[in-house]
Amino acid sequence: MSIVTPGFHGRGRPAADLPPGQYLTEDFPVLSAGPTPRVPTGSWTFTVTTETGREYRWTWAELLALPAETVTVDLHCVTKWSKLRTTWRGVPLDTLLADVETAADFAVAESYGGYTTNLPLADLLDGQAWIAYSYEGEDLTAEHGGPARLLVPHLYLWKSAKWVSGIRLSHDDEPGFWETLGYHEYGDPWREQRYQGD
Ligand SMILES: Nc1nc2c(c(=O)[nH]1)N[C@H]1C(S)=C(S)[C@@H](COP(=O)(O)O)O[C@H]1N2
Ligand SMILES: [Mo]
Repeated sequence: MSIVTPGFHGRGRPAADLPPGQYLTEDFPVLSAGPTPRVPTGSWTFTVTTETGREYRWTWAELLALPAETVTVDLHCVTKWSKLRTTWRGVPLDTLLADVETAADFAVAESYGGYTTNLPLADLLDGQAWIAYSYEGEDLTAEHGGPARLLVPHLYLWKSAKWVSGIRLSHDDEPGFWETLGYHEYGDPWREQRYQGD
């Protein structure tokens, strides 16, 4: 706890809570590069594919049967809005990847609809990432990525693939949808890694 009164910003939030160049928003913008896929939970699956081609797959019922966590995290979009203290429920990637045999260093998250985004495998582990299916106590809406999305809040929000269908593991870092279009391969908001070369 700080005894120093921080500088205040906007509606009374300490500016220190926000990464450089971000502003606070109270609503929850929808940012989708294409149409919203409607994926029935009855046919939904989540597949981890390793660098050797081995597949590990969960149905919706199997996902829901795994131990879940409720987390409250801040979201930072590269278009400069940040939303603080959002609450999600989902299964940590640590659980899904626990028995996966891999020597890969990188992951590509893949979505129903074709969206992809890359990140180091290490950033999906150690309590940093979830397959989230509930937002603020309600089922995750399709607009925000339901039935389930990847949630990796320590990176810019484009890394949090909506309508996630799986994670592909590989030895090489392969750029995803926005990364191919010039966005940063890692995307740390606190280092303002918006574009390639930042
Ligand atoms: N499948 C998919 N996931 C996606 C996107 C997308 O277009 N398709 N957009 C990304 C971007 S740029 C952002 S900022 C967030 C937006 O999430 P929201 O619409 O829930 O705010 O989703 C990310 N995940
Ligand atoms: Mo974004």
